[in-house]
Amino acid sequence: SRLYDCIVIGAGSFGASAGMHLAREGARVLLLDMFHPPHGRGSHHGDTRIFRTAYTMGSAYVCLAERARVGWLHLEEEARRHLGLMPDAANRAGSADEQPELFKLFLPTGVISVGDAHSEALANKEASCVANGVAYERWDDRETKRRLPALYVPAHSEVLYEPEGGVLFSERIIESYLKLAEAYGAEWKPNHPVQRIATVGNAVEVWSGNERFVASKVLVTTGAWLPRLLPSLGLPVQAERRAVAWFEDTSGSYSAERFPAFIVHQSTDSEYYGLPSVRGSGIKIGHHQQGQPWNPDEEVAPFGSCSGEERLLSEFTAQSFPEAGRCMRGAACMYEMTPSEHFIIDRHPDEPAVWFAGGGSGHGFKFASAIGETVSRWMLHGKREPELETFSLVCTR
Ligand code: PYC
Repeated sequence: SRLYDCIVIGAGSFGASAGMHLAREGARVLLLDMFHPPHGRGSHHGDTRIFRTAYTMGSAYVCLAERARVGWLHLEEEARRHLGLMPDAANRAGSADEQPELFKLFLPTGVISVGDAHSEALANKEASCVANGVAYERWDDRETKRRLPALYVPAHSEVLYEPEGGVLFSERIIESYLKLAEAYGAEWKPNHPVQRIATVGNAVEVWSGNERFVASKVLVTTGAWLPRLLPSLGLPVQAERRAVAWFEDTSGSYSAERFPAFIVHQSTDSEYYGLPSVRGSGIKIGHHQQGQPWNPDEEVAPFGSCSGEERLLSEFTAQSFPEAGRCMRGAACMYEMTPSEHFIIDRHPDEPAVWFAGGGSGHGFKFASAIGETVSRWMLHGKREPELETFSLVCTR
């Protein structure tokens, strides 16, 4: 069998990015996935994700987010240059010059975090902005009303606005990474579930059915399935199902041209989040904590099948977005949760040719460009960059 420099197992958010970066650096890369990304069985579907920087989980997240922002802008440019047309159906209608707004992977809409006057989450985010030099504004309820008249916030609410935040088009990004990886020479094999990896001498064998692939280095980025391929590590990653829904933007007030992405902090364990309507998609709403533990081998139960989930999102939407209309559609996706919501990114302590990255915990997508870049450098050049130390096995236990 052919010897690869690197095999990436799992071509979702972190893996597709890493595969592209490894191939761009000239490595002979094989990308494997048990499905055909983008797909609805992992943690990247539902069209869009929030991009923001004011993290309160440590400055490593802020550094990584700033690096990721540059990565997203660069990816958009690279995809335009190398792929010509962006790969989604809407974009096939015309060239980038004719319809430049259709060729976005990152739409800088800004992001607001909403809390009450004593919100610890907002105070911590502000402290993070000050400490790390992140651009932000604070609005009181009157200023919020003036800036976003179609948003209802209770009296004495406070807002932290990050002008550099925005919307990432997650599925289109995965497609772009995979196409670019192939353009840089990577082999891409979807529908190849991997059952086993084994270090043999200086190489790593990867088994998918009867096929054996061999590489000098392997990266495991299988999301909710991460513990399965690395059983000796006892990684604390648990799959959880989450529901999201899109509500009609009847007045146009919630369109991405005039409305930001948002997180509403109700308490430490209750946050709604959402994204503005993009080209008539409707305003997307989810609840970060409400969901169910899930077996990743079972297809995620469709939106509406878990009791009360549509009502939860509809009631919040009716109250906070009074100009929004009916629920247009819903989706269910999978979080790959760690107990602390910290990512786990490391080199295997007993198998030095094996790396892994996961535990996105429902907030990881925004970092995928930077995680792919930094992990690929670590694999190729042997040096872990300081941003990644926070996510090591010892730190996350
Ligand atoms: O950006 O942290 C985030 C987030 C939480 C839930 C969805 N996005």
